[in-house]
Amino acid sequence: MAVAEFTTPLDLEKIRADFPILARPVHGKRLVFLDSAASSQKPRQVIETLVDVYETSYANVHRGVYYLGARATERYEGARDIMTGFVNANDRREVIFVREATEALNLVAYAYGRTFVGPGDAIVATEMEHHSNLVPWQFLAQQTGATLHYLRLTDDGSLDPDSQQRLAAIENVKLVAVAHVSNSLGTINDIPALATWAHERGAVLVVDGAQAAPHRPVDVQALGCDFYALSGHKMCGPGAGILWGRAELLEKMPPFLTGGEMIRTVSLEKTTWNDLPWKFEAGTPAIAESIALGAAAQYLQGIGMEAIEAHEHALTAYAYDVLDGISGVTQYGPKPPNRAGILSFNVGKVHPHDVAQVLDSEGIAVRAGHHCTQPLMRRFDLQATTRASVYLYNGRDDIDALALGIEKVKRTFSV
Ligand code: 7TS
Repeated sequence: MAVAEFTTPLDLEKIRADFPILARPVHGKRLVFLDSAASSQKPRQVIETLVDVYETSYANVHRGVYYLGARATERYEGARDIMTGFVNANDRREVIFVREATEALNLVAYAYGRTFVGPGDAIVATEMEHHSNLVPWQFLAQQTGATLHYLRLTDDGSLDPDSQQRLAAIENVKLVAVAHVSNSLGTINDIPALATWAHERGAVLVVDGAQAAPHRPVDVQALGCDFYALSGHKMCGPGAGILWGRAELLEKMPPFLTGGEMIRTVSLEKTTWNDLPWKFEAGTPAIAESIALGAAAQYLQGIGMEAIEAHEHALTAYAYDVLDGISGVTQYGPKPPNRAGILSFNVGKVHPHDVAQVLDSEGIAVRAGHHCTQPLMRRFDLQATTRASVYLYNGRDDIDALALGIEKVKRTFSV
């Protein structure tokens, strides 16, 4: 069988030199890191930004009249400007710093959901969602008396147009929630089409961009969605993320968390809220982490999001063909080119934890399990899969190492 040719616009050697951890051997072997979907590694530029903030610019933000307070605030708000550009928002007030995608989605579920979704209303999610974009909606439905419906999947792990057709008859849909890219199957959803579908029903579209924003250009205006959540730690950054939301919706929403920072005035009887975006940033934020998230976004932009996408696209096509050529390996999800850099598979009937352990002995890091998508696993009658996910620092050598590792798994378990 022909294997897709791999060519990349990236200078892989130069990129790898930016990531100190890649020089660290594991079990005496070269580290082959194929678990960036769980969390990515960090380039020196991001690590140095964190150190630099603490060494030169650290104080709490939005309060100190002294030099360091002003410097920290300037850098923190500067990171917001970078993230505004990163998702192409047209207004920096629409970019809220959060811990990660989970917090961003819960912010929408609490502040928007508990205000604008009520008994008799409907919420639509999909069967492929990460628990972070499923449990908040289930809980919201339970607490408000709304009903929750799911867009189902075809056998190749794409959204089923027939199920969309069936759900078209549901009335009072207030919110549609969908992943931009599936973390278990690599399915890429057509967000502009889903935005149109949601808006035709008078609903808002919430997009979980955790697996998309690190890997492809994101333009929230072109996507046409209403909320977009991303995690910085999956895009070369530390523990900070953003929620982007349309200003007119954020203005209408009550706060999520309350306390310091998010207020304008407080008396013993009454509190008025701060302006956007600070209305949604109660308490002391993750200052250095948010600044370093800005550095991560600039690092990725410096390489080019289109180039990163093209690199992963080519590497995924190559990897899919390589895995397809190994007898006993079953892959799940759409065939390339319609998939992102996530390869989910099983080796015979070997438990994915055993697969991952044998691979680990070769220095190869992959994830094994249900990937926080239990309903998706049930849909495909699976307990778990082994998942290899690629990023800008992976190359053909990593995929070739994975293939050799899988051959070792087969020998070990007589597949
Ligand atoms: N949404 C998707 C699509 C994800 O893949 C993840 C994390 C989350 C939300 C939650 O991200 P967090 O940063 O808030 O935790 N996904 C994975 C994964 O696939 N393996 O480990 C974490």
